[in-house]
Amino acid sequence: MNGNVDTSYSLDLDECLEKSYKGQLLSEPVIDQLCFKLKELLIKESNIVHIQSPVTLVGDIHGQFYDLLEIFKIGGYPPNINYLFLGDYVDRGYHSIETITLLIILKLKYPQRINLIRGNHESRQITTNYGFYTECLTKYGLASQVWAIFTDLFDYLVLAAVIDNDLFCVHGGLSPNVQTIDSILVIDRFKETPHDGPMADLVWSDPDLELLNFRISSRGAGYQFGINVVNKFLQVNNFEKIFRAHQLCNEGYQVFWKGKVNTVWSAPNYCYRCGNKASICEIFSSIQGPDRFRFNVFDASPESEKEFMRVMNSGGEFENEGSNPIDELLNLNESRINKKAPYVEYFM
Ligand SMILES: [Mn+2]
Repeated sequence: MNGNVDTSYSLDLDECLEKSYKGQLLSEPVIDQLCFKLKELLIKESNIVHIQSPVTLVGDIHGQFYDLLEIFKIGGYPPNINYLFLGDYVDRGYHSIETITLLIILKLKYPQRINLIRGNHESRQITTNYGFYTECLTKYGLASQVWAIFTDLFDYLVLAAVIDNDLFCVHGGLSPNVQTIDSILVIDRFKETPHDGPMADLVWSDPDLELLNFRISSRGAGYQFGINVVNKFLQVNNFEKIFRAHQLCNEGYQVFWKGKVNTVWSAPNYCYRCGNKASICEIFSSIQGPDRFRFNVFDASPESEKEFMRVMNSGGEFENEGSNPIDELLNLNESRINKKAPYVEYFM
């Protein structure tokens, strides 16, 4: 088995997992190996992964590592529970590296039980501006390649999932270029997320209760989509519902059009200051009707509360523009200075 010429030392996944659960950083060569292994696995996967319930959906985490640990405490630890993560693992929070590292190890260790969909933040361009790039340099040093290693891996993440053949899961939403899921299957996904086109729309779009059809999104990428679009997509593809993440929900989740579209948001007290709740969505097998789903709502973990206190005590939160290192890491100053579209900047 070990007789081949591969000179790389063998990875001890269990040791990596143990360290990662404790929030310890792994060495750059180990990160490199983990990402290489995962790319080998993901390159074989189709753009849409098909999975069976029971499964628990997790929305945006955004580097809130201690809240991810809280999710496992509340929802159950892998591999006892199957998880489908809907993207946006990095940026904004202080622990993007710890978060994505743990998810990579879990996917490698339990490939059938963990699935990771790409979010709009799993991109070179977005992570350069919203914290992950800075965090990589801060924690691994200016000469480090970890940001390049992670963002290369992001190009391999799948774009969508279908649960039990009737629940469509994606980070953002629908696209005028995606009438049937066949048009997702033909996308060449192994690249940086483009600015427009179907791949961009899947990670950027949002539902809008006031719309019937599509409208260009105020986010600057993707579309807002209405009920007619949703009805047609569900009917043509024989789906019952759409689950997606991507938008902050004060109550942790949001149900659109009697549950035809559902948002799962899993970053409580987003950016350690929004005061919102979070949820995971548990999908049970062999149950039909409204009891098939449960949004399990939770608040920020005590550790994340401490981060919140750090932000609050860091002084002059809104006055000292440009002088707060934490805000610089989060890149929030920029969003406050740029008053043109504060909502879009802050919540993307
Ligand atoms: Mn997003």
